[in-house]
Amino acid sequence: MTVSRTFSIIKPDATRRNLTGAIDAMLEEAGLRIVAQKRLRLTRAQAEEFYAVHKARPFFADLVAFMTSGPVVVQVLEGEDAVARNRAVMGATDPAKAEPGTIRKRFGESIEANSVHGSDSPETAAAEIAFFFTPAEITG
Ligand code: 3AN
Repeated sequence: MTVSRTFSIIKPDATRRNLTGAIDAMLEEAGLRIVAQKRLRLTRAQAEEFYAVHKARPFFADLVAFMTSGPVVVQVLEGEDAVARNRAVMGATDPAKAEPGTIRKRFGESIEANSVHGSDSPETAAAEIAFFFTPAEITG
């Protein structure tokens, strides 16, 4: 059994609709433990740095505007194969293509306002966790 960690964001479309608890419950039911969580408003600089990998994409400016449009909840999730487990419960990027029973199928509004972010590899997870949390803020 390999317990690992991943990083998650509950996005502004979801906090606006008061869905933090509903999404947390789906994460927990999927076997993930929320070992750190805080609500904050991303600055433009933070959003641009966090999504730097998408800088050249046509949707970059919109994505930054959306991610700074309201509060987000940043989280560290722990569980067996946490990255893959979280990606499975999140569902496909486009909510219209997401599997039934996933967070994005249930709550996503569009490919941009798709309710949650989740790291796509253990390496990305480590970098994204360190971007928002100090080790002392994470309690397993
Ligand atoms: P995922 O979040 O499923 O890993 P990525 O990493 O390809 O997807 O995209 C990062 C974020 O950029 C997505 N969560 C979504 O909000 C936004 N995004 C991706 N593709 C598009 C697109 N074609 N149009 C608008 N926003 C997009």
